[in-house]
Amino acid sequence: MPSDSQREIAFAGRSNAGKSSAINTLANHTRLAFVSKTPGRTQHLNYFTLDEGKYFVDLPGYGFAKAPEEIRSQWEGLLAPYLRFRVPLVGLVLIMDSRHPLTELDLQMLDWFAQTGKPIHILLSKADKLTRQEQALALREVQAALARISDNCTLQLFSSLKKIGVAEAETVLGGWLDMALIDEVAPPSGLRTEKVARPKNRKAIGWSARSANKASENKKPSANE
Ligand SMILES: Nc1nc2c(ncn2[C@@H]2O[C@H](COP(=O)(O)OP(=O)(O)OP(=O)(O)O)[C@@H](O)[C@H]2O)c(=O)[nH]1
Ligand SMILES: [Mg+2]
Repeated sequence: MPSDSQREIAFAGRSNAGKSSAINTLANHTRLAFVSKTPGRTQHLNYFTLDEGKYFVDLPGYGFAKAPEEIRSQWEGLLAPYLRFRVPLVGLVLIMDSRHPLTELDLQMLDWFAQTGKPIHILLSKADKLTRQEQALALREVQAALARISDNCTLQLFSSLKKIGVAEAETVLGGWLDMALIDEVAPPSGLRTEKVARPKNRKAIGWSARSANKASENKKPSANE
């Protein structure tokens, strides 16, 4: 784990829910986090630098058929202490497939992380797979369930594929990271494209993301992962 971390946000959720894709989308950097078709691909804590001392952390997905002992040892050895005690961790993004939200393990994660007192932002992912009506229904139903569980939890629809909810998520996460967003102003037509002036010490999240741990498995999957 980087020792210079001032603020970091962890992305958790079921295997295959779309965590790595969401990180890619929000960091505006395709294939930064390895996106797989095989559930259970992200195996460790993968750090992605957004700016000096500001990170997204991709966590291994839960719920994919692993041996119970394996899950228990990973949880007790790495994930639980990380989520409970990591000081720079400012909040959790919980990704839930909008077609199958609030599984038993999602509820456990919500319940467990809520005890840290840190905020949770839920992305109902793959919203492109739902009609508008289904999206509204999913949002309403999960909202109602959450109201009974936690008062430190927000939620929204999200799609990495169709870029649904990206600005909304950036606003929340930018706030947690203390990073301001920049409106992407289109240059007047006919003029040369120039960099839009950015206020001093204010960075957009997602512009300069790069991998912090190049040596890890972000680069290429190996056959035995
Ligand atoms: N239709 C659609 N598919 C998506 C979206 N986001 C991710 N996917 C697909 O869902 C699959 C899993 O995505 P990942 O981002 O690797 O999921 P993950 O949660 O990181 O998975 P693990 O690392 O295994 O826990 C991939 O096939 C993605 O292409 C989305 O917004 N819409
Ligand atoms: Mg992943």
